[in-house]
Amino acid sequence: MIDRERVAELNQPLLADHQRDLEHTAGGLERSAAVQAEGVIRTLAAFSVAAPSWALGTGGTRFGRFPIGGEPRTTEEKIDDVRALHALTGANRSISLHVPWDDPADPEALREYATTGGVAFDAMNSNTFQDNPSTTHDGKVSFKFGSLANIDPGVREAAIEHNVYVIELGVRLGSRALTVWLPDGTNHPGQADLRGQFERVAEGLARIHDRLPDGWKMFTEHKPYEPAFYSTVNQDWGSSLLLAQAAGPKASCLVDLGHHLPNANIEQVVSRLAMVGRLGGFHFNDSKYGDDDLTTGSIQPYQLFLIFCELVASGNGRVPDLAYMVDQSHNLKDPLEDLIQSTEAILLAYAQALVVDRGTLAAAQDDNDPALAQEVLQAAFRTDVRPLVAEARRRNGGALAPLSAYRSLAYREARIAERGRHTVATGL
Ligand SMILES: [Mn+2]
Repeated sequence: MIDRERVAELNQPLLADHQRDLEHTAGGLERSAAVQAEGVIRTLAAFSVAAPSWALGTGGTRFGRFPIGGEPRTTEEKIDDVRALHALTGANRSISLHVPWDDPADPEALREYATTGGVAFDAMNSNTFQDNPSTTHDGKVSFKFGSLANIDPGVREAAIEHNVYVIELGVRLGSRALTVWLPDGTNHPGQADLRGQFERVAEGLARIHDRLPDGWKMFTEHKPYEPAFYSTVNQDWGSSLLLAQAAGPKASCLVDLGHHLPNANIEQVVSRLAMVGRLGGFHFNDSKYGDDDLTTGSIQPYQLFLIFCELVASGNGRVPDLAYMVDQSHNLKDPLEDLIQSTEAILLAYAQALVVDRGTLAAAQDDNDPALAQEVLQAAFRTDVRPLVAEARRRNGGALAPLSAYRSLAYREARIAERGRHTVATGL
């Protein structure tokens, strides 16, 4: 395992340069007198983004998958990987499980294992997009033609039962939220009644909502296509909002950055959902064409910054308390290296949003001065906030240079030796 002492040793030779860089950035911020570096660092240090259990193994496409070796074989080993990730980043304090890919025989023992390692359980994810023997009663029912939208009440019942099972498992693990990702839709025009499908899903979600314990949240996640390619029931944020409203007060909308049609203004979606109190969480990734699940911040970092600007605005100077998670497919990179880079990108965008001179921006908006508004936003975006993020990470016991630390500590090599070269993590 990666421990704090070894990380601190690796930080030692970098400290002097880090201090100089930090003073330079802090000095620049203080000259503009709008933002204090210390407050930004503290706000960043309090942020955490969950790692999904299914992204600790290599991802793939329908064309193939190329495992990296040493992939986790069990949920415990996935927790070990998140623990190593957090030791380097100081910003990944929880794991999000996906049932039945993770279906612990002894949830209390798993909770104990995670707690001992300092890892908490984020939102639970239910799976009704595959026929899993435990979910579909050994093949007696099938989700081929949908789950909650299915015309067959027996199939809808099985989908509700599975979600209730996931809630109950989550209670035993100490989770506080359920993400219902719906595969429902159609592949062919005329295949199903669009309104009837939507009404059945709304009814099913309300029934699942009724089973949520106090203090729990439920998330609806929209997506315009896949696995259904003509229509999906929860196709956009408007549908997601209608479904959350129909489900009940504990339901809100989750925004996956890859689940929008090209050129959608995602920051505006964030603003709308936050305005009506139904913004529930985020799945971070980046995309060029569709739901590419590429590394967060690798394609459209300015969009990510603008999204964080909306979050900071709705949270009055810091991001609101939502469910933040990375949801990516690591097809070529070592999954942990990709998660390190994604976590860094998320924190950089957050830091950029925190250094926006919001007073001057508001004044520019009131004066109908778009040139000054752009100047303010881009000054923040172009500020080198890397030392602020590195300092927040260092204060959380993490590495100043997490990727090179990960490589120096030879974590992957050790896992290959322990778990084997040909292990394949459960998941997609
Ligand atoms: Mn997602």
